[in-house]
Amino acid sequence: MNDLDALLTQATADFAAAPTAAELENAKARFLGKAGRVTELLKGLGKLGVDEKKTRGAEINQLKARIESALNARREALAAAELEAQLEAQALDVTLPGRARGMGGLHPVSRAIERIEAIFGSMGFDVAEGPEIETDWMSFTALNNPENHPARSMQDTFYVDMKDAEGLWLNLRPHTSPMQVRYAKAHAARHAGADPMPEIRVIAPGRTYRVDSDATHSPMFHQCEGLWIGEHISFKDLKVVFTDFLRRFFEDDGIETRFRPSYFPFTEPSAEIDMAFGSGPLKGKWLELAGSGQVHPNVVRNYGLDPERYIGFAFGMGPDRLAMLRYGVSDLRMFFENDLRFLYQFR
Ligand code: 2NL
Repeated sequence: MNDLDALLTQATADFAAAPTAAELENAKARFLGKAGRVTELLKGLGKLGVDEKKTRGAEINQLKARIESALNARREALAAAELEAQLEAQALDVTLPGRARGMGGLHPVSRAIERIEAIFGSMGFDVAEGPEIETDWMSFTALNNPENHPARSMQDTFYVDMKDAEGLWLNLRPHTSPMQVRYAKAHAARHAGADPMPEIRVIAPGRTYRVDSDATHSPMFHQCEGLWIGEHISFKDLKVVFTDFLRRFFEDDGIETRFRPSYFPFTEPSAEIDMAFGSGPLKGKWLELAGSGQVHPNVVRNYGLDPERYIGFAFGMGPDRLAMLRYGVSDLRMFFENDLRFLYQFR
């Protein structure tokens, strides 16, 4: 093997030994660079005679071309290997199952309210929603609360640092009754010329606020009130409507209801509604579920209606409590802690 063949062998071996493109360029410099072995050989031509220079020059140029082609072959091999490694690293297995998108769901209290709306809706009740910040008149006066009623106190009601048109402090509504008053007033005004006025049939679900906090009371809770006013709406209608509602809400046709005399400023007479399940773990146990009564004449007057002519019933219940019973939740506060481990059970 002559010196030129040896050099080609050496260069090819060095190129093959270079593990990266950068190291390959270093190896190239050792042979083809300014001070490289091939360049040195070319410089040496000057010392030779004309004929010898011609032959030797051609041989060196041929060597140079071979080294360059060996270099290119190695460059391509390295690039191909790099691409291969990259493809390997980013390998996409199209047969893997997809990543599921987290599935949300309605809050159990929202579900309870939706059921309430659907059931009362099927009985012809409209749904009224409205302000959570209310005037003193809407929350208390219109509902026949005496001026000094304890419900008006700072101990029971959250007040807002702002006054209404009469100079009275605004409040966070302690019940959804104000919305029923708003609805009834608007209804009475809209049908002022009608004789008789079409019946008022409405439920008012939503957030309500009271200064109260323990395992069964949250400062923010939900209420759903119902109101049915007409010329001949009686307690009998209340009992039928409410019992039917409970049986459908809990999907238990064996549910019984019981009315116990009670007192509310806005109804007279008033009654607590108790219910007992016809099946399940709570079967036969009386549970207090709602307040109700015949709307007080003063309240009917505040709707803008004649209490001598229009009469009916109202009730108030807690969707939180209904949701607890329906879904078997033992502590009301769980509804408002927003712990996903709890909420995901209702998806
Ligand atoms: C309870 C008591 C009740 C009402 C709410 C009502 C509303 C108007 C007029 C008359 Cl606009 N009454 N609502 C009546 C009786 C009871 O709720 O213990 N709720 C959980």
